[in-house]
Amino acid sequence: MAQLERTTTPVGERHKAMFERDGVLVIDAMVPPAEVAALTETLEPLFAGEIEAGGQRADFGDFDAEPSTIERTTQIMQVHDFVPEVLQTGHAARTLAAARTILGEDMELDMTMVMDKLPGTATPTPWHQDEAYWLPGIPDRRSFSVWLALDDADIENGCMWFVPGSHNELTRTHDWAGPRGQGLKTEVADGEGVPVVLKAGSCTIHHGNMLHMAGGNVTSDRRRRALILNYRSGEMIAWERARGYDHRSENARNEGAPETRALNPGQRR
Ligand SMILES: O=C(O)CCC(=O)C(=O)O
Repeated sequence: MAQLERTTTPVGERHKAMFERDGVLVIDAMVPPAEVAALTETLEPLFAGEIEAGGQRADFGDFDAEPSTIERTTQIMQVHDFVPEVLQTGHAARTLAAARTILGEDMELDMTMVMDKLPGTATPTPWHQDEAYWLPGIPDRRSFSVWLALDDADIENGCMWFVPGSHNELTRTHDWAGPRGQGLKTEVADGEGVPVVLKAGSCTIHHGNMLHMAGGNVTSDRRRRALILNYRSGEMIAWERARGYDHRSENARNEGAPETRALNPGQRR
């Protein structure tokens, strides 16, 4: 199976061509173990429901006709509203600097999110491009999405998969993944995607038009938690907010035809 090239910190000028070519960087040991442990401990009350996230917490994997009785893929949007400490970390500072190095000095934080796949939930995050969730017609599509593994992530517990170079392709047509779930899905042929196995503290960084998915967690005893920080230009964040789009859950509910949500369908970046 094809593999994506892997790299190490610090993120610098040498990574620009790699991000441009593949649309994704795979960075080993991005965050030191002690910082991963501290971050995970800080986030745990949120995962456990001891910190109330209201409507920003949803089961992203509730895709079947009958409502799920368990939370299959926990998704919590704009995490820093509930756990502001996530932005006071070395990781937040380093990833902002990385975004500015790779995409420009105007990069700012647009969105934070956590995803948790509990053992045995066996529910993949479908293939999609993040742009399909975002506002159509945004003038500047530069974006930088950092997916940090808080647990070791592999094929069994639901690591991420990517289609290298797909950020340069047309944005595919997406459909709702289920009757209530907030997920969108698109078609990817067998063999197009490559898995990225990560140790806790390692990360992937992908462009908004990159095709990606995550497997279901079929283990009996290993969680798969991830913290996602997304950056785009300050001007485009203001553009989104002026149109009422702030990456909160209510921006992505299963209402209306999915094509009304798709950004630039059929356009190259
Ligand atoms: O963690 C997952 O299951 C999916 C995350 C994802 O799609 C993303 O970060 O864009």
